[in-house]
Amino acid sequence: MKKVITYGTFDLLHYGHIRLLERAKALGDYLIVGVTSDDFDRARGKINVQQTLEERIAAVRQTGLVDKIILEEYEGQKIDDIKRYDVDIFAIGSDWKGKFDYLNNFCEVIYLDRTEGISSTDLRTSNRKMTMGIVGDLAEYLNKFQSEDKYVNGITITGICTNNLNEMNDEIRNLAYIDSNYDEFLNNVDSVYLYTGASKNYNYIKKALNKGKHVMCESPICTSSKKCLELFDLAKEKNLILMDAIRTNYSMAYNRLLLLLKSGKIGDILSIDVKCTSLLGSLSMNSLLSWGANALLPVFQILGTDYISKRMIVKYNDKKKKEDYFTRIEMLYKNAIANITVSKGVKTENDMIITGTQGYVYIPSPWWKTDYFEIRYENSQNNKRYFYQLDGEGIRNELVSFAKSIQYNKPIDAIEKNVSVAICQVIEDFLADKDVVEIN
Ligand code: C2G
Repeated sequence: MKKVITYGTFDLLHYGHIRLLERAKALGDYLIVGVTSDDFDRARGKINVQQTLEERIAAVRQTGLVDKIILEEYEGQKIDDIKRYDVDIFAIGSDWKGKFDYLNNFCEVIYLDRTEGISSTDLRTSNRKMTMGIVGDLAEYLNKFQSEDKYVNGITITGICTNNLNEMNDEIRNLAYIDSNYDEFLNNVDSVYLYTGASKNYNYIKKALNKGKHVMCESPICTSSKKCLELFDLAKEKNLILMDAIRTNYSMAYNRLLLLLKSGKIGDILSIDVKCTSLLGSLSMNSLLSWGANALLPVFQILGTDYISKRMIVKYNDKKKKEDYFTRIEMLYKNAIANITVSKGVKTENDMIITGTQGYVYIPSPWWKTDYFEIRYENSQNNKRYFYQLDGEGIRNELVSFAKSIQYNKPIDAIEKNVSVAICQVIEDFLADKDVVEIN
């Protein structure tokens, strides 16, 4: 009996896939198909896959062409599979031509012509075709953001609204819509990404929502919890997505860490120590406004938003303007405490430590864009290191989450509304001098 093996994601199974399977099957008597696991796909940069593994497997099975389905979970697995199942032929589409020649050492390798004119990418893109405008003046940030849309099916960045076009990169200057008039600009896009600053966001968001545009906004959404809720209500009323953009939330390592903590890996959590500091001379010394949302995110997501009290110890650069150059927030919960350090005037180790009754998590600096963390125990032999892929600092994952949320008309993998509101509340208190202790 001649055994044939092939592999694929088979997202939104289409005619091209079926033709591939038919021809692979015809090469022998028994067809094995390796369907990629979600993690394996993410690790190889396929972040847009729309269907679950179960759905993809079911679709492959329903073709009636396959004798055995296996999971593809790791790099190099093909060699193991070929040996394990005594495979005679490895078949794959011609888009992979040359890439799997090394398997000739184990079986025959056949590249089958790829079917032209159809792909999962096209199907995903047409399901959620949408334009996005980016808004803000900070070139350093928007330049990074602008090129990430090419990794995301369905969203195309088509314009920019800025007063600072000179400092933007060439790609941005070539966009279709360039306008410093926000109202005009909004007429040309379906959604916006705002980097407009906590004190201005509210007006920008409100205008966009009132014009029927989806909004992704760099955190904090605004400087008042009441206004933040009002914006979420407006979005709901208009059937639009409003999403807080803190890219850490969309990184794989951070996401898996939250799940491990919830499953009790370090027992009960007693404290979180988190630091976000940077010495960026060119920007004003608004430490809490710049870093607060990022540093508060894990605290609110892990310990919840119902803290009993807090104390903000602040060293100001300019008190009248509320420019802090160092702020530490001590947050008291019923069963835990959190220590949050943010600064644009001092530099320290930007790590995060989460302390539990059975062990602790250590996330090295800069923790907010890490691709690995460690869980450490009393007996160091039990320590475990976790590694995950982080591409594009999480921006592309953030965009995928935005696109999916719009497509399904509900938040998908997004930051929880109560967390966004709680972040705004801390900023509001800081600006109102509430719970603030000043040091000189
Ligand atoms: N395919 C095709 N014609 C298309 C689209 C896809 O012949 N229009 C083939 C691909 O060449 C591949 C199979 O269908 O052989 C599955 O395609 P994908 O789901 O895109 O999976 P892919 O990323 O190619 O996975 O490690 C290798 C991977 O497992 C292959």
